[in-house]
Amino acid sequence: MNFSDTLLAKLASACDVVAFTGAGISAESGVPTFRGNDGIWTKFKPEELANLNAFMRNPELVWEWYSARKKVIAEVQPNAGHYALAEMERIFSSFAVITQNIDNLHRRAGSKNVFELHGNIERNYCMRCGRQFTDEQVLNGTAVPTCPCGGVIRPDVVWFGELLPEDEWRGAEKACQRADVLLSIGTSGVVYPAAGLPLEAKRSGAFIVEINPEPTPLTEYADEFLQGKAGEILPRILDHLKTKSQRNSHSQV
Ligand code: BV8
Ligand code: ZN
Repeated sequence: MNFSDTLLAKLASACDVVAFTGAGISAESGVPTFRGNDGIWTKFKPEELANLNAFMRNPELVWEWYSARKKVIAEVQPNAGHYALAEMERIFSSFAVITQNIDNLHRRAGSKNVFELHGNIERNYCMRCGRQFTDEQVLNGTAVPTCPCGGVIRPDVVWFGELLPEDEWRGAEKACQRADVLLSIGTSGVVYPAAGLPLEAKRSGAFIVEINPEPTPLTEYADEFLQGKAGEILPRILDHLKTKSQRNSHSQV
């Protein structure tokens, strides 16, 4: 795949870059997406599982679903797409990953500046006192783990109808308002308010690049649509950036 001169020029001159990611960037690590044909929502309905009423009605079922997902995520590794973004953080003067994913793969790949909009499946907390619990403490065979205070423990993820964590959301919005380039990677762009961020960046003047094997509702607003897999395209973009920075350092001597 060749990249347009416009894209390469935008990346060459960019100071602030944002990578906005969804489940698609983890697909090549073996984490199932939500809305693909093998997606999670084909087997379960989100309203039945990823929401507070479902949890209050049937905490055993929701915990069964999350412990199964925790096990899958504990066994997978970050892929070339995650690692490429982690390296880009060292190339641009300001680089932020804003992820809808709860799988912690960006941090495990080495990204430091990460905004987790929908929480993190490796964390759990008590709904009564807020005390945090690790997976080792909760995955101990009990169907619904409880806190010494008597409260019920839940995964630290954002369910439908729940507000996003304030600091993560505010930091993500600020990064999008400052961005020169926003890469929207592996997201179907249907879950709000997260899905509104690329347009917010565009309104503030960012050059929008979408990386996805399929078009999405964002595609018509993207300045560049790179059709393909994140694990293949992101390392190619990184190669261009590295050759450019080597050329710059040669020309400075
Ligand atoms: C809120 C965490 C407000 C839990 C998740 C009607 C209109 C607008 C909004 C709403 C509405 N009705 C309800 C709402 C609000 C709702 C919403 O947006 N619903 C949608 C479905 C219509 N949003 C909310 O409820 C949010 N909260 O709005 O609160 C509020 C206001 C006042 C008072 C109280 C509340 C909370 C939303 C968070 C929900 N939590 N997950 C868990 O994971 O268990 S959502 C879930 O979807 C995940 O977080 C996921 O990240 C997110 C988005 O999905 P994607 O990441 O995009 O994944 P998807 O499978 O869809 O797409 C994958 C893409 O990858 C595809 O395009 C595919 O082509 C591509 N791909 C595949 N392979 C590759 C690839 N790309 C690159 N490379 C590859 N190899
Ligand atoms: Zn408690």
